Amino acid sequence: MLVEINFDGLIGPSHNYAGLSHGNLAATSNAGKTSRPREAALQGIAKMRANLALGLNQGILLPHARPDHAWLAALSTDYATATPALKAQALSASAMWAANAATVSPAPDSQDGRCHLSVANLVTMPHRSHEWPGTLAQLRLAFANPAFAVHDPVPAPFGDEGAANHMRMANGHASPGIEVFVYGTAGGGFPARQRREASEAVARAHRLDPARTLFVEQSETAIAAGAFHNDVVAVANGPVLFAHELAFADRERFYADLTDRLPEAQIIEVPAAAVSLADAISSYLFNAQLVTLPDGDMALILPEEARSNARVWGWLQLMIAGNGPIRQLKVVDVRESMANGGGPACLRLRVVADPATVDPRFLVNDQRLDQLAAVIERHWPETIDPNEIGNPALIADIENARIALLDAVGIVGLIDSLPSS
Ligand code: SUG
Repeated sequence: MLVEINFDGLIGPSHNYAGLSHGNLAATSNAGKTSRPREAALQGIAKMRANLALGLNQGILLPHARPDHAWLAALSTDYATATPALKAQALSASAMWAANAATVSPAPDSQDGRCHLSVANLVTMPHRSHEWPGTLAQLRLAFANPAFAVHDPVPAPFGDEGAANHMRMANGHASPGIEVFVYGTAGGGFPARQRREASEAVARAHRLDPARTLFVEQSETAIAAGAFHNDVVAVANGPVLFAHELAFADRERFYADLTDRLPEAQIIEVPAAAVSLADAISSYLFNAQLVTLPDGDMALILPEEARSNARVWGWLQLMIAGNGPIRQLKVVDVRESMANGGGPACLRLRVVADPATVDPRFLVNDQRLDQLAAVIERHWPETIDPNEIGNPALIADIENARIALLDAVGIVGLIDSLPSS
């Protein structure tokens, strides 16, 4: 039985505001602030609990070993002597944004009938470029069943940021879909992180039908306004596309190509005159989880910031009052992640699969979440001031906290590669 499972990145104990992502306005404007890792991780757990209460299937991906000693060793340094910039890049908890972990093509879309996952190389940002080995180790464990094919990253320099630049549309999760890969060039001095060559390579690896695969360019205006990933200006679920008017370089052509391939497609476009790109990006209106509930209704799971923006919330109220496919709004508090530019949708990787084929250690219910929350309450640092990241006692706390979590999940020693000598 194929269902959608949302795998949320569990927010790691090193969560901090180092301002590492040029083009991500939230992250750069909060650089230097004190973070609250414990609260951050508990906010993530509360979001997962709320999704379970809606009847959705929930999984987890685990925080990576941070600082990443293997990466520093490959750069011929170590944490004690690394420059402040390398220290921050080695310590980032950015693997929490699981939408950037991989691109996923469900089995009905692939010519070999398997669900394909390609780990993202994330090469554009140094602090994210060393995530993929830790992610790949987890994907190989979680999706070891022959129902899945897990692929290595696309080689540099073709930047690939995973599901954040990929949308799948279909009549139902288990029906053959149309896969939409969104790539960029540049915008307003900010880098485009997804390259068309990378998207094309992923589509080939996943054995997608070229007739049901679209490559769509993100608009430069959106990138310049701070949409460093497509999922900041668009989200899709089933036959529904919810997007900002200025999300794509050539929207008319994209919409025509889409409805040609999926005549049932329903496009909900938010006009710039009602919600500006600046409002959309600061409120993360589109970084919502658009989900199908067990009764068939669709719900939009939004961050608090969308409710506190009167223009955004007003537009959503009008949408709900109409007779469109999105019937419910749910609000979650993920402020600690939001301050680094990661909303509800960034925190999750969607996989359409039979849960019986997934390693059960990566699936959660309320009891499992209670167990994880207890570890977080006991071990996660309460605060991290970026000036403290050289403090060996803090680093020891961060490393011990993660080991306590892996121990609770039952995977100590299974997902960490040792630094090569
Ligand atoms: O890559 N922030 C992440 C946010 C990723 C959001 N993901 C999606 N839109 N799917 C990024 O820019 C900030 C970390 C720092 O600055 O310390 C950061 O990496």
